[in-house]
Amino acid sequence: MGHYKSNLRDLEFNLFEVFRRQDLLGSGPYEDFDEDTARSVLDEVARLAEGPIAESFEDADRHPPVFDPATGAVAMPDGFKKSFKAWMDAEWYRLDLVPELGGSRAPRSLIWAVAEQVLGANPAVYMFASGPGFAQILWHIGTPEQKRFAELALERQWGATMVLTEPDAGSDVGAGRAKAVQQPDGTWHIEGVKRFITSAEHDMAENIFHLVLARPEGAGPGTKGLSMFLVPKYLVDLESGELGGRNGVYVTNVEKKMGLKVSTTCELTFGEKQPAVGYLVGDVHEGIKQMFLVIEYARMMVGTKAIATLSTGYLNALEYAKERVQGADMTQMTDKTAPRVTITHHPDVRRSLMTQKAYAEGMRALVLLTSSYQDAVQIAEHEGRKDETAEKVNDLLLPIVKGFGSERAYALLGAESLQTLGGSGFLQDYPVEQYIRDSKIDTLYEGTTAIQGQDLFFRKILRDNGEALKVLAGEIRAFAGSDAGNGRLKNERALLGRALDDVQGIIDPMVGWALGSMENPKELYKVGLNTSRLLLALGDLIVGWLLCRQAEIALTALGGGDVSGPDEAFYTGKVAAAQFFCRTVLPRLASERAIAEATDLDVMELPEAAF
Ligand code: ST9
Ligand code: FAD
Repeated sequence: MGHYKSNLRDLEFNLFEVFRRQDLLGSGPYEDFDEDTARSVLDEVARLAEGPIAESFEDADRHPPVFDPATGAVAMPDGFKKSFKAWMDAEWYRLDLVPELGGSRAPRSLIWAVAEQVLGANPAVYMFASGPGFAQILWHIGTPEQKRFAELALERQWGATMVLTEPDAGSDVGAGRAKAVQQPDGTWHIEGVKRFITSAEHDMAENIFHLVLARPEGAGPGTKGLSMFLVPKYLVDLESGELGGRNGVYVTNVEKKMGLKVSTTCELTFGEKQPAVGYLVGDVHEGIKQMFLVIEYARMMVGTKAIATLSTGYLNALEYAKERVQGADMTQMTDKTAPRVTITHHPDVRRSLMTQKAYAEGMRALVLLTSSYQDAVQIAEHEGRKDETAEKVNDLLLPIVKGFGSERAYALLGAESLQTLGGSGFLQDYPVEQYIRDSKIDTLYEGTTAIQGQDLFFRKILRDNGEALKVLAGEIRAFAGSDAGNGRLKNERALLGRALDDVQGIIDPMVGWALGSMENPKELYKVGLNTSRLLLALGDLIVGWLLCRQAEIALTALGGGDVSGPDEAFYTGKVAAAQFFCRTVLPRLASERAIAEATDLDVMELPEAAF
């Protein structure tokens, strides 16, 4: 058995028992799908993920890609190439494509359930495989020539990248200096150096196309002055589909990293040896808006990657804990002759395992809740209307999936999953140390946690006048006030209601400070001191609510009297996870609220030298 442990039972529970996705199948945009097909897709992907995709995970970490500075080429490890090929050959990426591009357009919820398994087994496979997704975005927003390019890219499985970051422009994308100079033939020449570009070089595709943000000569400052250019590694004859000459975009360095080593992180230099020809995407100067189509997808991917890693980390820890014998049962701790027990008997190990389980399963539900709003957006589009509420709630949830998901997953992998294995967890004999190294990046790229917290508060709450938040809070309030689970969840619903008040108690003063900043700009610092806190608190609240919803369904199933064996254990675990989370995590939000309410400007007024 490889390192990766899929939690197929829980994925299916979410899709079909909690979010009832089968009700959408067989009609509208999902006409070609039924529940059996969806289940068989998940099953097949689980087999691929646990088998050939996971197989090179460790080897590719120990034998990372090799960069040749003389040619700018990168040789990928053989084992990884096999894993990548297994995934591309299976063509499951077509689930996310529209029929016009040879796709089968499955619900987003099914797509993210599929993605979770690949991202947990070998995340870089999914990232290198994102060419078709990029091609689809280009096809949607491109000129007729770019649509043709996108079709070729899909047909020939070309790789793709998103190119924003520069040495002096990370979080502040608008500080980018890469320049675009228009040519008499209507094309552009791109000049400058980008850094940290994922998948910008490898030897697994005949061509790679870059979607690049650069500033046309004379354009204004900030993100709004940026345009998006299609810059292929090899130029393409759009009529014949044949590759032409080498374009002037070269990888000039590949970074050595803490983790996720097989994913190439590249310095990309434009126009140094020869002109780097770029094509203005869609013939419009709307670079940042266009790039956010990719970014939104990529933020969802990063959050799902983090949560998938926590899930397999937990399942590995659980397997170890069930076998490791150490110490006596606590009730016999003074009897030195008492039988030794597996560590799952120790209260502190149980606390740790249940914390991991509750977060891993609760955050999986968060991903699938978010994608259920994406399903609603797709259905509305199919019917020729807009579902603005679903769009907004999805927007609200994205920074939580990405920012909260990655922070909690990374913290728990280190503090709990590895810890469960004792000293053995520190060894490379087990996958958890690599999980930790590989998942640290999730709190950093696609916008750091600080950026996610600001996005959540300023854009998704304040600028939205709290509309999307009201929808979500309304649902949580209704659940807390209902008789869900009857007596069995009474205490949990009360705790949930209090946690909702506490999160509201963090938001209210933040809104007050934001409004107050019009008179006194420094009030904004108080907001900034709390955006990450709010991100994590709201994430905990939503996870608590989702675990309770799961528990309600589990209680109904258990009450029906005809479940036994693994199903009975599964549902019992669901109830326990909700109760544990509400009782041990949600009460902490009261302290977060008290801390937020007491915010002052001391730390902002401190001279830098005092740090
Ligand atoms: C990176 C890649 O880190 C890591 C891994 C890559 C893996 C590759 C594979 C990925 C898979 C992808 C799949 C392909 C697709 C498949 C699809 C299949 C169908 N939401 O607030 P303002 C826009 S890459 C939407 O003033 P500032 C909006 O247009 C590097 N749009 O910002 C707005 O205008 P308006 C990642 C948003 O102060 C405009 O921006 N780097 C949002 O100028 C200006 O907004 C980062 O993520 C949003 N949430 O700039 C940078 N926000 O207001 C992080 C903004 O008129 N930094 N817009 O609507 C930030 O995000 C900054 O906040 C900033 C600030 C740059 C936006
Ligand atoms: P900085 O922006 O310098 O941030 C440093 C610290 O300051 C962080 O803690 C940050 O949260 C904080 N900070 C910065 N500004 C603010 C603020 N306004 N308010 C509060 N705190 C702030 N980029 C691409 O374009 N394409 C890619 O494919 C890509 N892949 C990557 C792969 C890897 C492995 C890595 C490491 C990076 C990748 N990136 C990519 C870049 C990535 O998106 C950036 O690293 C990230 O956005 C942060 O920018 P930075 O590293 O310059 O950090």
